[in-house]
Amino acid sequence: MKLAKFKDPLPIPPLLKPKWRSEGYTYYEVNMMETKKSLHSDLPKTTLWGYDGIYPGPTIEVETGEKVYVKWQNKLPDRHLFPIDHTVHGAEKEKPDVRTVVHLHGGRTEPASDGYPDAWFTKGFAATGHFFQKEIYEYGNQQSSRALWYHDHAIGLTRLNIYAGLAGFYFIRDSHERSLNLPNGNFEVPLLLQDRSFHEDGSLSYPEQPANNTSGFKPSIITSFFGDTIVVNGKVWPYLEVEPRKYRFRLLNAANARFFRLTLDSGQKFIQIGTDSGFLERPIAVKSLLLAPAERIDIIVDFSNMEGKSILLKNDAPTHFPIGDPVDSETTGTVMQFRVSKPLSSLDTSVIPAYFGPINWKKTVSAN
Ligand SMILES: [Cu+2]
Repeated sequence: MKLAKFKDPLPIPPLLKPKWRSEGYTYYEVNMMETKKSLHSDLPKTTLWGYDGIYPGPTIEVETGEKVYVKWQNKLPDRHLFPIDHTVHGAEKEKPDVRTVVHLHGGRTEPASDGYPDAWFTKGFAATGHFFQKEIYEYGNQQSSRALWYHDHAIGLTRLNIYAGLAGFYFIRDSHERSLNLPNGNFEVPLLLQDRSFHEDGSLSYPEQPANNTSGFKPSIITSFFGDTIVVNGKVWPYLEVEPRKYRFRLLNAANARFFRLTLDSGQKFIQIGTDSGFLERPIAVKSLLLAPAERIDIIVDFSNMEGKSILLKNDAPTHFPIGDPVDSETTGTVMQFRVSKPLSSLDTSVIPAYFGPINWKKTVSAN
């Protein structure tokens, strides 16, 4: 089905509020719940799974060195949103259909809190995988400022659980980042990029294989899933109204298999300032950005002197990457639109630093 582009404004996921915060630690509880949300104003509401019942999940912001505890709780229904393929390793028939476990991607995390695929749990921790870890995870956040993300990781189901909506941003902050005077507040915008396909009734479509004659299974496994619609922060082809000033965008590719190779149709360059592992040594101006699934990228786009213009964020990464079908510029070739339609609310005093400091590989080695 074809949906109109740039009908809905880009939503910004809210910040997750802690249950307690003290000098020594911060404690959060997050409930995974089923929810219904409009992903496009012409589409009936979509049933989704979300951390704290929202999609994408709330953004978690922590400070370098802050001790953070999170109790991730499964409060999902007993039935999965998508067909389960019981022939997939880890998703055998005797296992519960709705299993979850949370992995903080890019975090340097102690093993017992790392969200191993076999450490899954069900509603109320009634059933757990043989490698069950802890009910409350601990994150030491011994990393410099950077974008991580959290997502489901259950064995045999990760692709389905993330597709259902279980993903969110996790930002580590530090004093070095604050000293740089980068665009911040309303001028720092997270962009969580995904692809989805929809049925007419608004429900998410995930391909099934034809039923196997002998087993009767309808396996949901496909080598790679590609949706025909681009969704950013949980809205289909949204637009963002911006001021004529510099913005910092924190990009995450949270698609199952799609690569994004991004350009701006204004011909402008992105100023890349960071990667999965935090800041680069120096900023670099690039025409296009390649983002593989799970990758993050930190950029600045300067909309100064662009008053009144509309700028498209385009994607030209073939499906599959790198040797696959070209994207359709009317659908998967378009990500979102920036409208430089807001008046300047204050002087833009933010800067693009010439130098961010040396990269200490020992200190910033990043995990998956
Ligand atoms: Cu991951």
